[in-house]
Amino acid sequence: MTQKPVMHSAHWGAFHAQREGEHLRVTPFPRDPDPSPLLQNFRHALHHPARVARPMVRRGWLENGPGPDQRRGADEYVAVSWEEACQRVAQELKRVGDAHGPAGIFGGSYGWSSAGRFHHAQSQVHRFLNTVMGGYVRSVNSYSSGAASVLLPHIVGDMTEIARRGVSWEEIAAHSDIVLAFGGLALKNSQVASGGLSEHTERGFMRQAAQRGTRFISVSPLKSDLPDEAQGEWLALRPGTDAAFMLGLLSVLIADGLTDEAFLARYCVGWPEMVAYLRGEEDGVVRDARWAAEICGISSEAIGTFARRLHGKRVLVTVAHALQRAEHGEQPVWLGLVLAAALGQPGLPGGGYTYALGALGHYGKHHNLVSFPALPQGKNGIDRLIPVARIADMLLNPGTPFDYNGRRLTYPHIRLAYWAGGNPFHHHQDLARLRRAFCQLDTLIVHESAWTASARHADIVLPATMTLEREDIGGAPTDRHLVAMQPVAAPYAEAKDDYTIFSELARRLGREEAFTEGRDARGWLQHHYRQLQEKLAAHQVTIPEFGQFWQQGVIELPQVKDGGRMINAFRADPEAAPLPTPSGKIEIFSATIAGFGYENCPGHPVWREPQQKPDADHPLWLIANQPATRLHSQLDFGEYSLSGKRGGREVCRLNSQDAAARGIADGDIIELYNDRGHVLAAARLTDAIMPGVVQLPTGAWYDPVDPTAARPLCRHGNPNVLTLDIGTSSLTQGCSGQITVVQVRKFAGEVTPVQAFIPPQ
Ligand code: PGD
Repeated sequence: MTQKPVMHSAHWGAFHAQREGEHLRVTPFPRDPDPSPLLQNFRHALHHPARVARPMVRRGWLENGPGPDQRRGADEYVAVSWEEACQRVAQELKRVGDAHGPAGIFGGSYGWSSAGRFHHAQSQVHRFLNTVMGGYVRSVNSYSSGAASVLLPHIVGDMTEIARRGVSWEEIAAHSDIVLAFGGLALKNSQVASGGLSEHTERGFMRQAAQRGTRFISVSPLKSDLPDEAQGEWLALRPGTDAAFMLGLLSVLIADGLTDEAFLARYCVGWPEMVAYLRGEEDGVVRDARWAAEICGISSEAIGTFARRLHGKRVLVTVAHALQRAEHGEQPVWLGLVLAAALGQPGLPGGGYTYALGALGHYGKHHNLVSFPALPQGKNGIDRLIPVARIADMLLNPGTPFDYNGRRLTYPHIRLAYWAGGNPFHHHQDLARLRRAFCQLDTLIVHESAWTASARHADIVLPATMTLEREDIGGAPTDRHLVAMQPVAAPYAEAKDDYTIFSELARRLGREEAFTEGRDARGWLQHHYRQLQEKLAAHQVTIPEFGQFWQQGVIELPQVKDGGRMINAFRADPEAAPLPTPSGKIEIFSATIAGFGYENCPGHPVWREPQQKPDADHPLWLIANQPATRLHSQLDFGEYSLSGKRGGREVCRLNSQDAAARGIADGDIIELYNDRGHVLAAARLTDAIMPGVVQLPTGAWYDPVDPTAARPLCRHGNPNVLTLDIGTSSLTQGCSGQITVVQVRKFAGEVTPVQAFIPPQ
């Protein structure tokens, strides 16, 4: 049966969806100039066998009750009624709450879930735990930018200013001579923005800028990090060595007298300390181009030529999220700013420093005049937190102290973790260790629409609706379209939306009114829309009534052109418009950070040897970057995601020389391995990746042959089996999953089919 098309939205674009029997016809929003192919992942999603159909309880938990259990991830599941599932969840929450209080519950529940702002799963969990349980242990920061989001406020300003308002694509197209992009500007990343992205404009802007004469330079081990439209240059350097390269560039600029000393003196603090470090006055190590060449694999002559090219040009420096998802990831972020300052560029149109341009569709865009209201989170009764990527450390080491941003905190003893809208077995590192960590819990509760590995490790799995099965409002602060997300289908099998589940649990725990405030989902949408109307009315802007918005499917919101950026005002008058740093200036040296006394992140940017680097046993760097065919692990079973696999397995790209040295041919099934585990993938040979580097994107659902193995073998291709679970530094404790070291060989064992999309027994 074919139905009328309805409007809907995802993190990767707005679209019309129309049922064709069990499948969907997905048509991109007509005003989107460059729609994302990720939309096609929805086509067969609604009735995919990987969907969770009924509430399920892990057999070991059902039979033995809550408690640490090594069978998590390897146990059977028993279907139960909603009545029984809710009763057991409510009872367990009450038990843990009574015995341990909110400090026994982890509700960090990291994850992107879906674009709708009301059904945003993480907000639902947080509101539920605050209003019903009195609070929870929370997580701070993100897997995307854990290092940068803590560092930037110390040295220049917060993420919103430096990433979202750093520069606009219009400005680049009009003014930039050189866009120096550390980590590139891959369109696979900017096709996504949390909350929705109705217009994909990056490709057009890059084409326009290149035609005017902007030179895009991508510094990366992968050629694919810069799209063809940019007509740019590829500078291949060893993974994780950008900081050394930037120090080399600074040394050349100083030696040749090409630094903008007037800018550095007026707008920055700490340049003398930086110069002293480069000259080796602290420790006798001179960090010049020859020193840098040894580390990053680019000749000292090439470093010299490169640095001189930057002088006298309108240069925009940007550093991708990827660079800071590594040990000492703070350093390239900081040095990118120092380089832009040394060239005297911050605050000039199309010049200076912007963090993570192109890493998300939000960046380089204009902002809506007012933002769409968020679901109120209630009050968390406790102040216990972890940096988000320290979850396994927390579960494995209760009571142990750790450092974070100048604070000495202690890991709480967590008994129950509640997760909705995220897939930790996608986003976390060292998955065998993560499994051991989850085995320490008394209870893990997960709401999921599909049998991800995270659902397969849970004690109670509650089937959640997909975004396509409920109504919501999609909108992002940088998207001028607000989308009425209309349901395309009835909920799959027994699935319910997160709000309905939490409302029922709140009722059983005697806190329904506190959680729902007497509204159903439609009531909240109307309430939030009304709040938006009021915010806009204060600016004399009128938008249609809710009913008309719902019928139209989309409305346009007013935006502000980002002319009055913080950095422009600062450049105009640094005394009148100081930066929000302790000195009011760009901090090349931060007395605050120096005061924390961290060896792995001192008071000015440095090069620190990482503990992970290639050796005889693991001679190759692995880049575990974001996938091009899906958002993270979402809809990995979708049509477009599957089209990127070979024989159902994820594709690993490696240089032809490295393949030849190992007798590997294109299409072979290869095994990547290190001390943490083994991963199978299909080999693709290419010269668009530098020798010594292999690349396997994240997001293939974890599919271990033996989930309990100390060094598991994932037959599908999830690189987080191999990545190391350490914080970037004591300052930020960010995720460092972007790179690791591995060996690769042709797989000699028995090849069994991928089973990631077959539900557990
Ligand atoms: P997703 O795959 O998006 O990954 O981590 P994140 O956990 O966000 O998981 C979202 C889950 O939510 C999906 O399983 C989906 O089915 C479910 N879901 C969607 N909508 C709903 C809903 O309404 N309700 C419920 N209950 N569930 C829903 C992403 C994280 O991974 C990020 S942001 C980054 S940047 C990291 N990047 C890297 C990296 O570069 N390298 C490595 N090695 N590892 C990384 N991990 C990080």
